[in-house]
Amino acid sequence: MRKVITYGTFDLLHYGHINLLRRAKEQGDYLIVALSTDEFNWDEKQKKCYFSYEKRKMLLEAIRYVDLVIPEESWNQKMTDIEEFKVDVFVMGDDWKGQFDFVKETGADVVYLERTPEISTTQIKKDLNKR
Ligand code: C2G
Repeated sequence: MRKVITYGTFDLLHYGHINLLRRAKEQGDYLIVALSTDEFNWDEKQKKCYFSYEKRKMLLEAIRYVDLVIPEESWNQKMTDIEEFKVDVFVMGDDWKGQFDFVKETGADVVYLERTPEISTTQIKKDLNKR
């Protein structure tokens, strides 16, 4: 079984996220999503999520491409996650291109997938504020 992992906040789930998850799953046959906790988002990304971790987790678990959701609590857990879950492919959107190449040291492939243009959680919030 070829296992894939990807990381993110996935707040206000939208079609850009789904495009990423679908293509991530295409890289193997089992997809793990490491979902940023509320604390990690606030402390490390200065992101205040609209949906709590539990609600974002429930939404992700309802997606056909997603096989397992685990918490992302630190920037430094990627290497241990890959070892622990015996991951073969690490996937991120290409806004992160080059940022996680060190993960190759685990022997996992590193794949950056093109972001879906025009859509982002930030854009959704901005557009809604204009109404
Ligand atoms: N994404 C995408 N297209 C968009 C928006 C997002 O492909 N229009 C991808 C991002 O590139 C990322 C994933 O969807 O791979 C999740 O995006 P975010 O929730 O914004 O995640 P981010 O804040 O980038 O967190 O340790 C890594 C971080 O947790 C990544």
